[in-house]
Amino acid sequence: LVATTKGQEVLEEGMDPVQKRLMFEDECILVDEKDNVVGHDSKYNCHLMEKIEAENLLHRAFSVFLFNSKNELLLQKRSATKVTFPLVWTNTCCSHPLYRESELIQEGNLGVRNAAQRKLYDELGIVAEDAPVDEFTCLGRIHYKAASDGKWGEHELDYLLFLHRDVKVQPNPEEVADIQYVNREQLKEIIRKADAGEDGIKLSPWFRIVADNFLLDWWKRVDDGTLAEAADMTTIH
Ligand code: DMA
Ligand code: MN
Repeated sequence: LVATTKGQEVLEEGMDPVQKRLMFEDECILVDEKDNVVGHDSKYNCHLMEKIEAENLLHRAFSVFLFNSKNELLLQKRSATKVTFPLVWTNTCCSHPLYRESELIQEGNLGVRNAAQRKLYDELGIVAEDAPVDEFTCLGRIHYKAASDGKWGEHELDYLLFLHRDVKVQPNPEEVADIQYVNREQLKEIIRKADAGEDGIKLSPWFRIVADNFLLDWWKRVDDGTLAEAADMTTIH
């Protein structure tokens, strides 16, 4: 126990200063299992597994899947400095709508779309003109819990947003270690390697949930232009 406590202190002291600042500046939206807003808490508290378990903390999040005009999906590898899930490959951009007026707007999920626009710029340098809020398709919501390293983890109500557009990308190294556009075959190969533990490739748990359950059907709809018909914002998976 003593060793663990000490280890945690070391981990916290060693936290990247930019990520540490966001841990206390970002105020996440707390929701119940039906996605009703019930309060707010720091990003730090919302990602402490002990707090999540003790207080049943669940927060709102979003995951953006960006496809270019060749219908390839943009993946990002999270930077080594991320507190949760460093160096894992995941969908284009993930974060949290914050407890502020513009990101709490429920109508048409505008709050979440505003947050997505903000973070596409912060993480990938994609300017707002390249990510207009009314061009995101909100496809659905998933509720999941996943442990990361040490004391950190996720417990989220995650909105899945698709954007189909060619954009200029300029990754922020504080957030992103690498990016790549993939077609379905290339993604299949990445998933195979992650499963086999080859080339040190790891995938985020939330991306894996989407890849295993929804992505292929929705990707087909990106191809044939029927994406909007797949949207289901009543179910929480
Ligand atoms: C949180 O992503 C959201 C999901 C869906 C895991 P994140 O850890 O990348 O958040 P942030 O970019 O705000 O650190
Ligand atoms: Mn989170």
